[in-house]
Amino acid sequence: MAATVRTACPYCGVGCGIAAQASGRDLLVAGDPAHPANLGRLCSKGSALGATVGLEGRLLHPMIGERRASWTEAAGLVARRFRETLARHGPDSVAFYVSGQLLTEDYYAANKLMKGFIGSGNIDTNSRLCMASAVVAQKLAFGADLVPGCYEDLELADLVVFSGHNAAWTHPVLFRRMEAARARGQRHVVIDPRRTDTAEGADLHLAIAPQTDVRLWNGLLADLIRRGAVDRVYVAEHVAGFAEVEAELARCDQSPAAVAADCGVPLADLERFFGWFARTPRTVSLFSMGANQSAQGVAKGSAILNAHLATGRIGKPGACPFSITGQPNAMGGRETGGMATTLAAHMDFDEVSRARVARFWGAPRVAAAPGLKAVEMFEAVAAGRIKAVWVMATNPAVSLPQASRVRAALAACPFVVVSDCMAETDTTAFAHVKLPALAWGEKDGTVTNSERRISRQRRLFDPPGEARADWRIVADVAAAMGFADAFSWRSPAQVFREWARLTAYENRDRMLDLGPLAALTPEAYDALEPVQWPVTPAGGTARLFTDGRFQTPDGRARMVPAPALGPAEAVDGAFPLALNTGRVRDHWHTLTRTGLAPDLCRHAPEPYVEIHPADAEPLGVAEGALTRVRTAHGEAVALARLTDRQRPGSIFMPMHWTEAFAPHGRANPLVAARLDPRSGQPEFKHTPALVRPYRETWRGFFLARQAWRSPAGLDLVWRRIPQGACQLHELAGRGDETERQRLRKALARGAGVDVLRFEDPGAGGLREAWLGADGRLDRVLFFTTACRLPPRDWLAELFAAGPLDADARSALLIGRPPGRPLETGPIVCACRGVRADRIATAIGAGAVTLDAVAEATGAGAACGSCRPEIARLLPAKEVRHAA
Ligand SMILES: Nc1nc2c(c(=O)[nH]1)N[C@H]1C(S)=C(S)[C@@H](COP(=O)(O)OP(=O)(O)OC[C@H]3O[C@@H](n4cnc5c(=O)[nH]c(N)nc54)[C@H](O)[C@@H]3O)O[C@H]1N2
Ligand SMILES: Nc1nc2c(c(=O)[nH]1)N[C@H]1C(S)=C(S)[C@@H](COP(=O)(O)OP(=O)(O)OC[C@H]3O[C@@H](n4cnc5c(=O)[nH]c(N)nc54)[C@H](O)[C@@H]3O)O[C@H]1N2
Ligand code: SF4
Ligand SMILES: [Mo]
Repeated sequence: MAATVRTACPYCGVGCGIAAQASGRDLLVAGDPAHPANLGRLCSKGSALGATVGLEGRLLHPMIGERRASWTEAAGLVARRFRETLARHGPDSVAFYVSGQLLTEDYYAANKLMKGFIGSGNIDTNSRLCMASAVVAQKLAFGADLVPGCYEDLELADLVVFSGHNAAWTHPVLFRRMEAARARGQRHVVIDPRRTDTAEGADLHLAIAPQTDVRLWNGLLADLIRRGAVDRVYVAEHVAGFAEVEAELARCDQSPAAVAADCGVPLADLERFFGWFARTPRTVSLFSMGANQSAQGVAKGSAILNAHLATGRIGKPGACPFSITGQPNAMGGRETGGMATTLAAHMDFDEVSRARVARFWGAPRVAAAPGLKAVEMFEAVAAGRIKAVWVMATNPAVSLPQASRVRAALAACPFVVVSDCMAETDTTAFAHVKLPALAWGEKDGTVTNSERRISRQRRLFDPPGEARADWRIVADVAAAMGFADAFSWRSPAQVFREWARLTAYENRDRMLDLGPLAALTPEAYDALEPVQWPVTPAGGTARLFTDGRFQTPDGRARMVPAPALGPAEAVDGAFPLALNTGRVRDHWHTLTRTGLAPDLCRHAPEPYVEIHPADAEPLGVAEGALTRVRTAHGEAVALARLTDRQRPGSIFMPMHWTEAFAPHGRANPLVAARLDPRSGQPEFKHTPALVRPYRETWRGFFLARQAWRSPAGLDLVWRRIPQGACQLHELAGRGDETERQRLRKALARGAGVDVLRFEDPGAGGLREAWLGADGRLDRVLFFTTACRLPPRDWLAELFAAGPLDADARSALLIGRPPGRPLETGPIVCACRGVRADRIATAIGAGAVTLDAVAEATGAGAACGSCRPEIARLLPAKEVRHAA
């Protein structure tokens, strides 16, 4: 193994430091003990990075249509089509849709090209789907998009409130840090309609009715005022708008009883929360997608910020409101200007800022006004107003709301460019030009995490094929468009220096300032240690507003009235359930990366819908059964998981599955595109829906060495689950024998010659296995209309084995593993591959604490992400899990 390289994790906004050793494409990762974000820890996703860096499925050459092209030709074509479109239809006929998974250098380059040289505001980022509401709330309150606190505050706090934040799954390493603080007496309150793993172990869970957060936080503020818990001195000196907010509160009944009733929580619980909040100066309120992804996302943010401003709990150790970022570089995008609503470096579109940025860039035509926000951007594509779009590092065909409409828009768009690392994503399917980007481990640059900390992502591998850094791809196209002089960087260090200079340029009042980094030598850039902006000659800044000064003209923060509204679209008789969507523990977004690691696919192998038994049972929806979920916009089919962790009346689906993994299990064709009018962020957490059983007439599975796609034209639900040595495809359908025969024929095409086949017409069963010339297993197909199917693990393992012996062959025909029990439980611990049944056995044998389970089975001993789940299996708690 080569030397250790210190880099940063490409997944969530915690921004963990990684110590990596690479040799060839092999990779060993460990947490970097010297990185302040994680101090050596990693979660299951970070730990499994080694399994995701292979070259399988990568886009390694520029492609024009189905044809491989040179970089000169591809960049030339992109430049020509953009120039022609601009010449004929003006600057607002083109757009870039970019991502919090770009590096800061990439973001800076893309923003400079669009807003400075193309002259349109039409560059927006997937952070619109993620952070936009928090950004607006922070701009309103603080005068700029500023995150006051730092991770240390999460340890210093005596009370942490998680508002729509499932930290145990989505920011696991931070959650570990807070669990440690909790062991020292910190209290946790979780505000989430679902009893998540974060809520499970908390001191208090407020399972509020969907979209009632504003009512709750306003009720809290009213209660603080009643109790005299407002910091009048702080407000008098540092805050404006208190009276307006107080007047707004007076417009409805703020008694705890009325608030508790509207939020659907027990009065005693609400009063407990109010009391704790009032009495705990060191309080941090984390807020994430349950707050932001709402048609009243800005109001949710404002209501949280109001409570902190009124109590002066900001800019102090262990006290702040804390909007946590999702993606590794969501923050970098907000800084550089990746959002259509800011120009660059926290400057807006006012004349002074435009002139300043134009001067700095030497730009001929700086955008005059904000551009279209993500959802509107794709509406403009659909309407034909945008005629050329370039998508970088995001998968909008999966992740935007009303995804079927997005697909139709992309299909109809005259010119679609996609820069991605992967050859075949749901979005690259619509690309006229595909540009191969360097992936994590190959690219080199900086990211900013949730606490404003800039870290280096460093290169571990040689660039594969012809892939290029995203900033360089942008610069190549810019040069081909005739802007070579302004895009002549030769290294990411050069881009970074220019970016740092811009933050300091004519900067009298902007807190976003990286000035001292503007002169970094290439060596110093390579060696850059994690540092929090604002960067001063003395170093980074952990906490903002410590002196009570904000970035507003008078230096005061603003409290902003936040009237409470209901969901954008109420449930009704036709669609009586509220569909909520979000994340699972071990998957990342659209599966292009975590879907490569079989270990990360075991915890939630296929799409599911969580539903309360009281809702499910009258509808005939049973645990583990395939279930239709329908909204006004589309339909999906997913496995039902009956659980009282779900509020009656609400259902939950993960967002992750795609055309390539589970064409019927995609959540976003169902999700409405209801937007917050101020932030443009969609209400991903609430779409009226209905469920009913799918009622398949047969089930089956298909194992093969390669991934297959569902054949067209069959009434069939298809899910692919990657295994160590093969791909498992779960199948179920409503078609008849003829349809099954058609499917069988499609799946048998080109298979090995040696066929083992057993038909059981009575049970509607078929078992068939194809062996290659070397006697090794090639494909396996099982169907049944009546019986249970055998476990798949044993068959999947046979693909890793050598030529099959007689025992294995007859076991295949009998359809059951030799001498093994018929069912194995779901994986709980992804790091150590420990299943629920083994944990149950250990508990039965006397291991009744988390540590004892860890000792007996290994589960929970590595990254710890599964500890809340193990805790649920311990005695005195009800155990409920899907098979
Ligand atoms: N494992 C994993 N981790 C990730 C990611 C991933 O894909 N996988 N993605 C990263 C990204 S980009 C992001 S943005 C973050 C997101 O991190 P989180 O925000 O923690 O994740 P979500 O699951 O989207 O939503 C959080 C919670 O909001 C709740 N919620 C729904 N409606 C409401 C409501 O009306 N009020 C309140 N208070 N809560 C509500 C949901 O039930 C859900 O539990 O995760 C990051 N980390
Ligand atoms: N229903 C529902 N939908 C949601 C959400 C939800 O909670 N519910 N959450 C929303 C949120 S918060 C987010 S952040 C989005 C995320 O949604 P997306 O951004 O669409 O999801 P990813 O899978 O992260 O897509 C990243 C793409 O970029 C590619 N890629 C990775 N690294 C690089 C790189 O360095 N360069 C280039 N050029 N390409 C790269 C990957 O292969 C992949 O195709 O989803 C949103 N959609
Ligand atoms: S918590 Fe996990 S996913 Fe997030 S940065 Fe750390 S290791 Fe990566
Ligand atoms: Mo996100």
